[in-house]
Amino acid sequence: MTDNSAAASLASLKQQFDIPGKVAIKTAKGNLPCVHVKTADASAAIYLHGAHVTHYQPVGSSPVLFMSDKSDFAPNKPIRGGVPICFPWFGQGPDDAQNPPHGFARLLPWTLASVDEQPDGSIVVLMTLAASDATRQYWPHDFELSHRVTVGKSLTMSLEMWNKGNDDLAFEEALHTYFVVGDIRKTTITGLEKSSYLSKVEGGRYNSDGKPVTFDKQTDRVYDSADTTVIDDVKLGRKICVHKTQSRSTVVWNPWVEKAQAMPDFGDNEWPGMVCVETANVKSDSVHLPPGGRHVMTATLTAGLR
Ligand code: TA6
Repeated sequence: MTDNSAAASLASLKQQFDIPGKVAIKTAKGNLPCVHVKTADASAAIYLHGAHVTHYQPVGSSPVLFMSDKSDFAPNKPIRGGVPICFPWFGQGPDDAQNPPHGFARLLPWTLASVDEQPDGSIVVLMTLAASDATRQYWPHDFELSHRVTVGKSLTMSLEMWNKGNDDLAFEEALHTYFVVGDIRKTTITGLEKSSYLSKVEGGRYNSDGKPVTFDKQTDRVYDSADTTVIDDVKLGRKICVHKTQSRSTVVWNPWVEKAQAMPDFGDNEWPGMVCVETANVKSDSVHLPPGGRHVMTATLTAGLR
């Protein structure tokens, strides 16, 4: 896209969707268009690249979402932090042979469909991704994704998948949320005590020990859980509740030392300050949709004092 067409495109987006004092669309990092939201209750930033929420901060709280200082911001590259959308597969898919990792949805520009202010003052940003030549090169199916982000006292994300083709579709999905924590070594996660999990680090399936999740090494687990989880951050004196609907997998990840050093878009010393708690449907929890079928998965993040 030339500079002129980019400027015209931005001017058109601003004319259609800006709400003075509350919503402003600007070119941000990597000259990518970004929806900046500011309400009486919270602020947020949402890139149209991957429909990617990179910032959410309730008034009176510190930022909830972690962003790596080394993240890329470029077409066809994932943003490291915030809430990447993994679709139509997670990792390299159930057969471990799919590329790009975590699918294509986070790599492509989404369409800004609407921006609305609700009676409670929250702002709802709706973005869509329809099947195209860009998606069919990876996945030969007709679909439409929509991502509805509600910015208020909580952050609610609603990922809807519509099977627009004539065949049954199976897909994986994840809202791969990166949270800020004061120190992962002093952070626990409750709500997964009753769930078994697959560990990518140790390999194999394990039962939870009935205690909150704690962290003392690289942790990369897919829990069979539809339950609400709570991130208990002792150092920041904060608890973050992750409530979800129509999600049967919860992924918990911290890269720890070696994996952090191996990621070029992640700082070597950033691992203590983050944890991923991901709202997902992956592996045996993949979603199956008949022609015309729809599926909506939601995650609601609420930060509060311990
Ligand atoms: O969600 C955990 C995970 O699957 C890890 O295995 C790690 O690969 C992480 O996602 C990040 O993946 P990415 O492709 O964004 O580097």
